Amino acid sequence: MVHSKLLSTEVSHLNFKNYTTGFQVLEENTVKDTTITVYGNCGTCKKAIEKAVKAVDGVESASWDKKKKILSVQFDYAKTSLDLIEKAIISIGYDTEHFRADDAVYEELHQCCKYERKPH
Ligand SMILES: [Cu+2]
Repeated sequence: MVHSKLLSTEVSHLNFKNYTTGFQVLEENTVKDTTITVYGNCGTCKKAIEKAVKAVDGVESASWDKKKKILSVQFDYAKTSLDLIEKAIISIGYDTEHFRADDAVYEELHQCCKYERKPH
């Protein structure tokens, strides 16, 4: 199950695996690298965003660039999806490229973390 929006931006990794028979079998790895925009301000935001993303089962790595507002994430699409990852991010108050956090959750962020939101 692959999110159709991801197909153009994701890189598919193909691995060769050696079996004892000596044949090389082409096996598709289900780990994908992708980037999405996540809004936030500071180092506290970075820690919170990365922690929330890494807590999603199937995520292998996550790194948020506070200047560019870009999250680089590596995840196993057999176990999770970009939708689930973005929902984990909005659940702690940060808007993403495709989803918007609840206003009440956003309001609970530290003052320094209240990033400028896109208009509704
Ligand atoms: Cu912050």
